[in-house]
Amino acid sequence: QQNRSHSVAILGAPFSKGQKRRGVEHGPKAIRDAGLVERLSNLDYPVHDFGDLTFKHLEKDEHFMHVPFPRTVGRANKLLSGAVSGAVGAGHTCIMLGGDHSLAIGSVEGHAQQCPDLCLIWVDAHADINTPLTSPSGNLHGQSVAFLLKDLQNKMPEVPGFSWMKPFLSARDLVYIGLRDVDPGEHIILKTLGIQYFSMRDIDRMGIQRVMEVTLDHLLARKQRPIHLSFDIDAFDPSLAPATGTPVNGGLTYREGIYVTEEIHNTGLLSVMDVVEVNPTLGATPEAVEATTSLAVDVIASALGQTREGAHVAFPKIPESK
Ligand code: EXY
Ligand code: MN
Ligand code: MN
Ligand code: MN
Repeated sequence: QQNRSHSVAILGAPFSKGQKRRGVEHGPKAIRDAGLVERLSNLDYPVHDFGDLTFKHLEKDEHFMHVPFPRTVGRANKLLSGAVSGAVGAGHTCIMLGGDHSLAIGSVEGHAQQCPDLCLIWVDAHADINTPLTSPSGNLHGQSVAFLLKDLQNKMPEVPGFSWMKPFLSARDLVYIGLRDVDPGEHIILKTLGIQYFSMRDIDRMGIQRVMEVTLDHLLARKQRPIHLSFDIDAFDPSLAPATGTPVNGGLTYREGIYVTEEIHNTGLLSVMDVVEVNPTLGATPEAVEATTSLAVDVIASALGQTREGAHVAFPKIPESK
């Protein structure tokens, strides 16, 4: 199945206040510099690069509990939500380049404004489902999913900066792939809400083919609906994606990661994709940074239909020699 009628919108979100390390705001430029637009021009979509959003760091933004920059993060996500909603409403498949993973709050929220029946596939070493009360770090990039879930509404305090949104997603509309660093408070949330997740151990046990089969069946068997893919580059093994803020050993292989995006492309239902946590200031060498950014380009191209087996668009039949 294909989605060739769709054009692609690229939206840069140079934002880093969902965590405390600098540099992840340079992700969008680094991913573009790795040749994103050129690679997508090989697929047969019109590609529109909408450039970067401009975020403000609020001067007066006290901690909420131990959560830093709550108003700055809330406001950035409100802006992003409007931009994603606009792009999807205009008929584009939207690629959001982060930035840190707190941006998924606004990205998924804006997507849901246009597609209230969306489902969410979260590819990450981390579950990003802490509430401010369970979070060990306070960082909002480890809490994004908690802001989205209706099922956690009465467990979430009112965080300043987020009064513009309400949780809208059901726990059954979410699947995780790649988990290997889950906090104790997150684990009880996953178990209590019965969230479908595939840890790296599950991938070892079942294989990535079966994991994707069960994922897509879980989300789409009852009804075909738009997919939001939130792809944290730290889902990959740090040997492949070293330039990221919270690397965890034992991650996805290149082939497992690409298989995930190929299968999602093949549904024809990909509507918004986030690619987050690429931090070009954290690679030990220029080669380490280049490996990470070109991997980001590869997963985006694959999610949009680049195949490993080759496509025959340029050659409808074998050229005759005479
Ligand atoms: N679970 C840890 C926390 O909440 O602080 C680490 C979260 C890292 C989040 C990364 C980007 O996915
Ligand atoms: Mn994440
Ligand atoms: Mn992560
Ligand atoms: Mn295709």
